[in-house]
Amino acid sequence: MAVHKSYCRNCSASCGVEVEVDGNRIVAIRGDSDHPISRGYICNKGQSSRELHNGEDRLLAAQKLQPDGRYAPIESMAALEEVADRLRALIETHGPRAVGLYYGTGACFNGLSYGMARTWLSGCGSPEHYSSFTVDQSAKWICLSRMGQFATGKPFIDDLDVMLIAGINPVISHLGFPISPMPMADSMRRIKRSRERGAELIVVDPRRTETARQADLFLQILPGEDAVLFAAMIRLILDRRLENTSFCSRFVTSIDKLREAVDDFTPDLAAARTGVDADLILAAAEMFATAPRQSASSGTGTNMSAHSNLAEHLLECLNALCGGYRRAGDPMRATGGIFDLVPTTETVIPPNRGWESGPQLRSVDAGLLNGEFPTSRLPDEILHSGEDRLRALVVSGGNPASAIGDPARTSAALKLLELLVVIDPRMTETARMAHYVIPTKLPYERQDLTITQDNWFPYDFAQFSDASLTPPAGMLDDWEVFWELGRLMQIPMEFRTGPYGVSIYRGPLDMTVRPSTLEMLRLACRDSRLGPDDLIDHPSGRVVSEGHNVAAAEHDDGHRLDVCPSDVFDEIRVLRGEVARETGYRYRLTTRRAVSVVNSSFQNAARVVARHPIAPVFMHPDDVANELLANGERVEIPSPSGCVVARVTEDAGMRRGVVSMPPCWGTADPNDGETSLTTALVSLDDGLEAINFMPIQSGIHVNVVRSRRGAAAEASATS
Ligand SMILES: Nc1nc2c(c(=O)[nH]1)N[C@H]1C(S)=C(S)[C@@H](COP(=O)(O)OP(=O)(O)OC[C@H]3O[C@@H](n4cnc5c(=O)[nH]c(N)nc54)[C@H](O)[C@@H]3O)O[C@H]1N2
Ligand SMILES: Nc1nc2c(c(=O)[nH]1)N[C@H]1C(S)=C(S)[C@@H](COP(=O)(O)OP(=O)(O)OC[C@H]3O[C@@H](n4cnc5c(=O)[nH]c(N)nc54)[C@H](O)[C@@H]3O)O[C@H]1N2
Ligand code: SF4
Ligand SMILES: [Mo]
Repeated sequence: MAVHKSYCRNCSASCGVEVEVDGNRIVAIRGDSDHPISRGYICNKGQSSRELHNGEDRLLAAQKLQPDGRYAPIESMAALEEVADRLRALIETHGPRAVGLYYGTGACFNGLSYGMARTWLSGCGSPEHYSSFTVDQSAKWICLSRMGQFATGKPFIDDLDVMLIAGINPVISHLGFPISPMPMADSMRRIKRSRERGAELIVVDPRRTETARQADLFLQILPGEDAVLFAAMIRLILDRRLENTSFCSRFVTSIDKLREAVDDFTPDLAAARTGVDADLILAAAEMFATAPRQSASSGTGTNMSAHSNLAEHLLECLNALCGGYRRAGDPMRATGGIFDLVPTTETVIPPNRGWESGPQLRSVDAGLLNGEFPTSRLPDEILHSGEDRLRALVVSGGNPASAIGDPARTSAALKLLELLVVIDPRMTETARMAHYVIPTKLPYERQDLTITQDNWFPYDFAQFSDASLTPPAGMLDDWEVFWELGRLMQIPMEFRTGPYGVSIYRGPLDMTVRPSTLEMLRLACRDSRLGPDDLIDHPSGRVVSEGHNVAAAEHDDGHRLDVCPSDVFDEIRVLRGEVARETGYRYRLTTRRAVSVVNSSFQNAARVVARHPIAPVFMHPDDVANELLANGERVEIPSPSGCVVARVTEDAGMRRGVVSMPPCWGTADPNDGETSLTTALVSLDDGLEAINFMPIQSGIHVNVVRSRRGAAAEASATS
């Protein structure tokens, strides 16, 4: 038996862990109480790594699709040679845009992989970069590209008096800083501690979530109405002159236009549309705006429902009006342990509408967002009839077959690809359509460094992890797959690395001999504050400094947060004019994260299947009774776009008329009438946002009806 310190790679919290190993098996994964951030915390989904490392649901060898439709094992390097030949041939015949990359959430926390994947794609000369983020919270990218961004970012929970959070449930999802002031690791304890010192929490969510139970004000909103709520709050704040005038006059522009745009969003109108009492809306606006230090933020709920870009923009206007950012004199807390990149001087990074110039998609007028094309358009880019269509896709750490709406169209597109390569430790729904599947080393089998998540810790912190287990023979690391593809294709490999969304140039790679992971980590951190060698003797990670304070700018550079550019003004007016239509659907289906799984990962784990043979649908007990259903009953859930099955799970925290389900659950086979995959309910044609083409993935119109199969089974049991 041996115990190794490491960190969990199942979500962005990156909690410190102790992995107890017997031979080459994991006996236990425990929270590391010496870890300065997670301090011994570990969650259910972090524990799920044990069974995966011990072989449950894991691929031990690369797979190649055979002419009879079955898969046969193949050496990873032999597979990559074949893949490289085909990619080169496709580029030669059809040009570089025939080849694309889909980068999912799974490999994000492999420190070298994300940079190496982008290095490979740009070596191919292709801009065809897709990722899960454009079907996640890309409203945040749209917001900062239209409004601009306050450079120092949002404060951490410990430095705030009032936090407003909408459509996010950090206690379960661990989504948090710096997207929101919420702590990622050990959220519940930290939220409680903040409340004990007097901080107040406003939660906007259709469900009384685990986080909402800690709220001082809970606004149980109808899904898809966040934009209306924030418009009304803005109107109240401006009417009562509660904005932070010194912040506004120095850093904000277009306030008069914003005032005009939201003018008729009265509390009564907002109450009627959002389902939240007018008094509560007023109380929330007052609590937020009158606090000495406040900040508002959102998660997937707000970013996946109707009007997501506008909702995010108006939420951020609350911060712009009240100064909800790290301001002069405030503790900065973190600038990134390794790369030290977050600015510490007050200024505005001006709006840049990146999508208006540069390469465009073929199937629709859409440009790049932060260097990525909108993923909801990926199927149409493959199904396009043009010569220059997308013909080959490399999927790394993602499961687009389950993540993109309209599974019939998405899987038809994926199957039409001339080459689909999936890099994933598991035989995912996407892998089942692939020509090659390349499994890679699991987290506790590789050396790794907190590169991707460098600026997501609330302190300047970094951690290096050594391997605790020996990987199966021939298993490559994720970054090695892209390095080998680059070598075999003989393309230029100009190495880029850095935290998520940032690209730091490290020069051309020497492709003669593959370096070790440690050598690559050293190269990634060259000229940085910390590198692997500074961390090897700190097995629980290292906090470098907590000393920064935000500085005031020496001169005014003229940059301002634009709270009401003309397209936003128009969107607000359209929102105002919208009238509810009778749809024939009685419920709104919202999305919610499930405790023991990460999207499509770990659903097949025995302990998950034992609890949830099919996905749960959470419903208010009165709605269950009203539909003459019973807790535990199997139901069908049709939307205008498709139908899924689920098992009724009573949840008194749901709003009446709203049900919720975890995403990415079940098969992506469009002929499987038994799947729980909520993307089957998502349209890729109706209700898409402008610019990022974000589909409506939450607040979907549905009905909940007794399952015909369930009824038939019952009838035969009683006859
Ligand atoms: N209707 C609806 N649709 C949604 C959502 C929703 O709420 N509702 N949510 C959206 C969101 S937020 C997301 S993020 C996407 C999901 O987006 P994806 O990232 O495409 O899907 P995941 O299921 O998270 O797939 C992650 C994969 O990474 C693999 N993996 C884990 N670790 C590693 C590793 O170290 N290396 C490699 N190579 N692979 C690894 C896992 O086995 C898994 O197959 O779905 C989106 N789609
Ligand atoms: N346990 C677990 N953790 C995860 C994941 C997982 O699958 N399981 N996935 C990871 C990924 S990829 C992501 S992106 C993050 C997501 O992290 P979060 O954004 O925190 O996701 P959820 O926990 O689903 O919280 C979304 C909340 O939005 C609410 N909501 C839905 N529709 C609306 C709406 O229209 N308006 C408002 N105001 N609220 C709404 C839902 O009720 C829910 O409480 O979680 C990550 N962490
Ligand atoms: S919150 Fe859970 S899944 Fe995320 S890093 Fe920590 S233990 Fe892992
Ligand atoms: Mo996500």
